[in-house]
Parts: sequence; structure tokens; C-alpha cells
Amino acid sequence: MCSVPRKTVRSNRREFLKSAGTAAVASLAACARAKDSARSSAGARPNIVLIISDDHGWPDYGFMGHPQVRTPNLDRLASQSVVFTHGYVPTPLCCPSLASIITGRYPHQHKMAFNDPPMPPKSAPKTETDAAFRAGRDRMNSYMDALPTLPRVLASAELGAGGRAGYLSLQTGKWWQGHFSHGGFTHGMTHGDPAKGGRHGDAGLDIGRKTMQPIFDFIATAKEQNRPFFVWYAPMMPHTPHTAPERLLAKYRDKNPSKYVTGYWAMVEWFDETCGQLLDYLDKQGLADNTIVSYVADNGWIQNPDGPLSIRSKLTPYDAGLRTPIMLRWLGRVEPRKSDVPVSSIDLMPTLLRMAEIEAPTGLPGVNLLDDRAVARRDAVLGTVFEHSGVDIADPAAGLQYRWCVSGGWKLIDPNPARLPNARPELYHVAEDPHEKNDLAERESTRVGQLRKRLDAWWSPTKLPASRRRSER
Ligand SMILES: [Ca+2]
Repeated sequence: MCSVPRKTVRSNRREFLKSAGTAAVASLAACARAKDSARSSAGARPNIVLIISDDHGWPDYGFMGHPQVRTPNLDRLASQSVVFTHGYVPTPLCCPSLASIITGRYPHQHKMAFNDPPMPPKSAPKTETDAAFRAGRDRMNSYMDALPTLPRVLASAELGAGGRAGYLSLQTGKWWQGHFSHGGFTHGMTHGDPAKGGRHGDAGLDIGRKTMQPIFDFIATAKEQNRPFFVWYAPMMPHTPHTAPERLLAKYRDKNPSKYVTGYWAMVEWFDETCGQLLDYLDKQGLADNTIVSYVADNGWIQNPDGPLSIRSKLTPYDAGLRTPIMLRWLGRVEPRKSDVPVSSIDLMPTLLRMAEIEAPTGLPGVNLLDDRAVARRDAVLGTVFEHSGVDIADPAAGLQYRWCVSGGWKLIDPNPARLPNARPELYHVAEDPHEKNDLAERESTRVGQLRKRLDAWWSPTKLPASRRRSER
């Protein structure tokens, strides 16, 4: 459907090979085949399926070594993928984390830093229909409208001679920015109408828990039209409510005395089953070889054994909320391997675009994960924690709780004194203390200062009181 000028393809291919890293790419012959395919039609460009689990702890997979949780489908995916065992999301909360994945930018850059706008007064009849709250939501949605999201770029990227990449894209599952079209998707499930109960996915939340059919129907449509496709599969799983089928719950009942823990574990396996259905569909349709499959969780989770919520994970600056395996599979093109170099979900957008040989928007902070040198050269993985609900929609810094930095095996958690005046910096040697049990900030004050300087070089919000910051250095 669109032609790719030879010169453009050559240029892109040269750039791709230059930065892809030899270890990750199977062979030059495979690349030549990709070049020929790209030249013949946009329909031969790789499809992309992005699987995003919701509130899923980083150790809670078979391939990450969990002794009880069963994830055979994700284990199979891992065996076929480049697996980054030390991936991070830039913030441990649904909306801002998802917005970072789809824009390739940090929350303070895309400004969708909270799940919700500032909440209406308690006297308001209903949150979602409160005029000020809706205005705040619209403002957040307008931030998404203004950015070159992954679906938008995949649809409209120019390939030369008037050609476009021409991807069709489907939104399913969690989605906070109103109608799916705010993200640049051509197809989707979420209507985003607050009057009909839209908050973070509405009709889209049926995916996984109730059906996979909308994905299968969409892929069939893309095939019929000979268009490459992008699928956003972000089911609200294993997120609460933990309502896995009895057949799965029964597997775990005798594995832990807490019904809350076993309920969460069963949810993880239920989520894994849906991933298997999706991967099996790609196999049966003959699409597996030309479909990149990527995986990430939007934030972590430690199930409270005494109640339905989490402990020391989601919405906290600890790795239990921030860390996730990140996977990239492209059968026959990218050699499976494991890496323990820290990376970020910020990297997914530039990586996926590079794999599809589409130029990334300027200003993205992430790196191409298949470029070993670029991954190794980066000195730190960085992020933030914001309030759950908006403080100032126009200024994310007003709701900043922490900045954090992982570098050289160490992690600094730096609280914002304007929001958390009694909190102190925490320092962990996460390479040897992955569950962050031993705070070494007092003993390693010089290192704290060095890492804080690194954070300041990245993002130093003006609302941090200068006097307090100077006194802590
Ligand atoms: Ca989440």
C-alpha cells in the first residue's frame, strides 16, 4: 500500500544495523530479508503486540524464579525473547506508567503524572460527573492529544515519496485518557464517556477477564486490509478484584495460608492463560514470525497477606513497585537472551520503532534496547513517584513525592521535602539487596550526594525549596 524508496530503506537499514548491536540481531541475511519485505509493501512491516500486565510483582513469574506462581505461557515467551530482568517503570502507578509507555516520555514531561485530576470536594454528588474534575480529565487528555504517541507514529510516520507506515492499532484494557482515539489508536474498546462510567478503561476492561475476541477480530481486519498492526493488550490483570476462576484458585489454596495471597497468585496464572491465547492465535494465523511481541508490567505489587491491598510496592519508591521484567520477541530475528542491566519502559517506544525501521520522534529520552552499547553506556535509570490524584494538573512537580535513581548497583530514593518534610533519603545496594531491606544512606552519605547530583542533572523541579536542598547536600 505504500512504497519505500530504496534510498530511504538503505539509510534506515544502515542506521538500524549501526545501533542494533550484533549480539541481538540474528543475522545479516535476516536483515536483508526484512529490507526486501519493507520495500515491497508496508503490509510486510512487523506487527507489534504489546502486553502490559497491571499490578504485577517482578518476582511473580516462573521464569523469574517464583516457587509457586505458574506462568507457563510467559515462561515460553521469555525463552524466545530478549529478557531484561531488571526493567523499571518510571513511576509506580497505572495512568502515568501507561502514559510513559505509549509516549516514551517521563511523567513530568508528558504531564499525565497522576491517576486522577484533583478530586472534587466530598460534597460533590459524583466524582466522574463533577464539572471541575471532568475539566481536569479533559486537560490530561489534551496532553495525550498533543504528543506523538506510539500508535500515532506507527500510523502516520512518513516513509518517503508520500508513503506512510500505515499501521492499524487497537486499544484494549486499561486506558485513562478518555476515548481510545486520544492515544492515536485507529481501533479500540474504551469509550471514555464519564456519563457512562468511563474512568480507566470502561468497556475495554472486558479484555482478558471476559474475552479475547476483540483482538482476534481486529487482527483479522488488519490482515484483510494487508496493513501492519499494533495491539495494546493491557488487561486489568492481575489487578484487583482478584476474581480468578475456581479451577485456578484450587491450585493455590494449600500453597499459602492467606486467601489474599493465593487469590493474587491465581490471578497471575489467569492473566498468563490469556497471554497464551493471544500467542497461540498468532501461531495459528501464521503471524508469529512477523510479529514483535513485547511485555512489561505497569507497576509492581506485593500482596498484603492480611487484606486485599498491597504493601510496600505500588505507589511507593521501592523496587517492588517499580521493577518489572521487560521482554522483546521477534522470532528468527532477535536472539533470545537474558540481561540484568537496568533498563526502563521509557525505552520501549524507541526500541519498537527502530525494530519497525520507523524514525522515532525527536526528544525521546529512552534508548534502543537492542543496541547493547547504548544500554551499557547509560549511567542511570531514573524515575519519580507522584501523588495518586492531581495536585496541579499543569505542574507535575507540585505533586512530586520522590525522585529515584538506579546507578552502578545502587539506588537512591530522594524525597521531596515540600511534600514529605519528615522523610529522609534512602540508599540501597539493590544489586545485592533486591528487596531493599538495608538502608545505607547514613553510612554512604557521599554516595547519596553523588546520586542526588545525578538526579538534579536529570530533573530538578523548581518547587523543591532551595534552602532545604542545599542543607541536605
Ligand atoms: Ca497498575
